[in-house]
Amino acid sequence: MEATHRPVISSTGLFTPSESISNEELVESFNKYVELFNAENADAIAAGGVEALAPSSVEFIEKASGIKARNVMVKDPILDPETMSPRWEERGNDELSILAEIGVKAARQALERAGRRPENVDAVLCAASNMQRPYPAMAIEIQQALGIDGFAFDMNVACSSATFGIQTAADYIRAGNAKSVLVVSPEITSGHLNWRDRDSHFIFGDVATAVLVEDAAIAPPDHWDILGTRLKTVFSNNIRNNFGFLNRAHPETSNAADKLFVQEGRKVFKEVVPMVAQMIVDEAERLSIDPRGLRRLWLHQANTGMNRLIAHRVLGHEASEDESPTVLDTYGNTSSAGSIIAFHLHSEDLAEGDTGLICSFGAGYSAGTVFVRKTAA
Ligand code: CO8
Repeated sequence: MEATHRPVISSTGLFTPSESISNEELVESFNKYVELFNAENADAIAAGGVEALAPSSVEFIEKASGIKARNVMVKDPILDPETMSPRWEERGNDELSILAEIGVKAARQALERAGRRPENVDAVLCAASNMQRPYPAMAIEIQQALGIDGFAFDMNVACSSATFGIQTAADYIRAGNAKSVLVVSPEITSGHLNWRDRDSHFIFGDVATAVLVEDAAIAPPDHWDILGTRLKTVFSNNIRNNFGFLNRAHPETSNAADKLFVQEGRKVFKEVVPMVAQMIVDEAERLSIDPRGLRRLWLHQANTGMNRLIAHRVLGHEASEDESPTVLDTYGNTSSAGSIIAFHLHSEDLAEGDTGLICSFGAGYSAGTVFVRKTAA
């Protein structure tokens, strides 16, 4: 039987924090911290009890990752070698929480762009790498702030949260359980990045995105048909964060470095590239789409080398910036929001009938593909 409800992407929204840290500023502050640490621990280092810290370098960061800068909610405390962490006033329970606040900003933009009023949205999914608290759900707080009548819940699939959210929203629409679903991805990654860790201090940035997934029957004429979605997970410890409420059970290690983001970057690179490239090609075949004919790839934004390899395997040639746009140079890795930022900033020039792919990959491991086709008024 032909499906009566067809999910589409009606619009997207983006909130970008106003403060940005360049690699030069980041490395200067990190290297001051290294100098201070090594001076304070000079005796222990000389005696062999403590290992001296090595400095970071702008050249390494740009060559290894392609990242040149990242936006953050607050810059000064992160760059202060004595603090090296975000800091802001704790808000009361009757104030909008900070993660919800940026999610609401991105969501409002998506609603405006679709000409959609909040009362006509049925559900909100907050799909992000980390929630500010376990409950009440961030999604319900965002729902309330927007004035949406319906239901909302949180979901976390690390860097793949947004694509998993899009498939979930699309399934609600296919099943006839909703007509309009907001997938909101507020990513304050600066809170779970270890700014004192040379291997990863340069990776992440803060941002929020929103995707409005709707039934084609109510969507604006200018939208993106969702041709197919596919999700995949394979357990791996190569990207891990052990922060959680059960850390109270072993207070002696509750502040250890593994309670922030840690990864084996090389292994991630090697294992994830072939997995994702194969998944894209298989899914294109299932949907009878020639992957070589894809007009644009909006890939997860973790590393330019990874994206170059994946795009090459999918398209069969070295992708141009037009075919596989980069946003991580100025945004850094924004976890689940990365591929959505790329789609938001680099999709308006596509013509009716053009087919593209939104694709995420990251911790879990997790990966998601959303094939879309432009429909014009
Ligand atoms: N400055 C100078 N040198 C450095 C630095 C630095 N900052 N860091 C490392 N080096 C040195 C190392 O010591 C090493 O030296 P040697 O060769 O002498 O041993 C050399 O540089 C090479 O080190 P690496 O092998 O670590 O470097 P790579 O070339 O592999 O690059 C990357 C490191 C950039 C991390 C790369 O491996 C990468 O991007 N991998 C993919 C990672 C990825 O995509 N991860 C996805 C994670 S995101 C996700 O899923 C979401 C999680 C939830 C969000 C959390 C938010 C905080």
